[in-house]
Amino acid sequence: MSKKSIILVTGGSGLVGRAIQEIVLLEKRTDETWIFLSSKDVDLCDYDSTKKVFEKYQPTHVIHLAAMVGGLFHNMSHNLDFLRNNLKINDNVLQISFETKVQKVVSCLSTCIFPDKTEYPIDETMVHNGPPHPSNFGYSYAKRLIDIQNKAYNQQHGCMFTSVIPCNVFGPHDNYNLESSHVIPGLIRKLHDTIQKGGTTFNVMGTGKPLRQFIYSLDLAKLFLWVLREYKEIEPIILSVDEQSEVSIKELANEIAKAFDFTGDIVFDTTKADGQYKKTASNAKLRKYLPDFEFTQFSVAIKHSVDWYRQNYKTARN
Ligand code: NAP
Ligand code: GFB
Repeated sequence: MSKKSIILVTGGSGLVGRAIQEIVLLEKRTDETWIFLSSKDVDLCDYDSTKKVFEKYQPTHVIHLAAMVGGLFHNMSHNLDFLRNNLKINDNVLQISFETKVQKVVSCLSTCIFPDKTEYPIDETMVHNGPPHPSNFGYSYAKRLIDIQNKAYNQQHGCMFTSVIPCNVFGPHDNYNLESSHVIPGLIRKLHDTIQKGGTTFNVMGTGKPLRQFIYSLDLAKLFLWVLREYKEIEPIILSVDEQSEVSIKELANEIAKAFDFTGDIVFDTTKADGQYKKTASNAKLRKYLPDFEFTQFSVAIKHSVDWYRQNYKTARN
């Protein structure tokens, strides 16, 4: 990166954005100025106000995290909103990055956008090989288009626009709203509320059978900084824990109960959807670049996340 970089982070107030803030603070690099945006600073669905923000900060680099993001149930009930909002946000950020000569943009896809019918493990070459799972087709197509847009800007204008593909992310500063949250913040919030009310039953939705890879947000943040500074490909790169680290929702629920020292009953409501059974991703490409990267142990990361919520639930995004 050039001598003095100005890095603009869209979605800077969210789960991943706050983790990047924490890592950047720890690093204290003098050659980089960081700006973290939230929707209070600008509605990225709006071209004109987005252009004004870019003209104000004149970023040399952009980490593009901002998106309408949600768990399985929120996606199932709002596919059109996920599609339209994310298409608008992504088109504005990429077009305005091009217009204002941003040197590099790193955007965010997700392992849940891969084809529903596929071989495993999935890898970066398989993004467009078939329709996504029906539960989140809106979000998935909007995200897949980022990869297409990156290639078009690079082919026509030589732009260094690339993307990363994280698996499911969790950690402090997550979204704990029960309508829209992902499974880990949803279960942390629910068990916390149950314990506060003196309850002895921990209700988990679905069968508990689906499998997921979960990456701790602070680990993802470190990988994001490496991609920003060192990764030179336009092709996306999966940022996921190893395949062997995949856990079932049932194992996850047990881990969360353990972190709360909860010894009551864990009950599975099988009337609720399971969503994708699995989306096992290969991190072989990442491992080729960073063979020694160490992920935080899952039980330790879950404990940190639970403890953070217990200390901050009054001000957390509920
Ligand atoms: P998050 O916690 O929901 O944060 C979303 C961020 O986007 C917030 O800062 C939010 O601002 C901002 N935002 C949303 N709509 C906006 C708009 N119209 N204008 C301006 N800002 C807007 O999401 P996250 O979990 O950090 O996700 C970050 C990125 O990682 C997303 O691109 C997501 O698709 C991707 N990802 C997430 C996961 C996961 O499991 N969480 C997995 C794979 C990929 P406010 O705070 O003001 O609302
Ligand atoms: O994180 P999650 O909502 O989304 O996980 P996905 C859903 C799985 O957790 C399903 C079970 O098997 C649910 O039955 N589950 C159990 C719960 N209890 C709960 C709960 O209280 N809340 C939630 N949300 N789930 C998403 C995609 O898929 O992955 C998004 O839909 C996004 O687009 C995200 O990309 C990363 O992992 O199934």
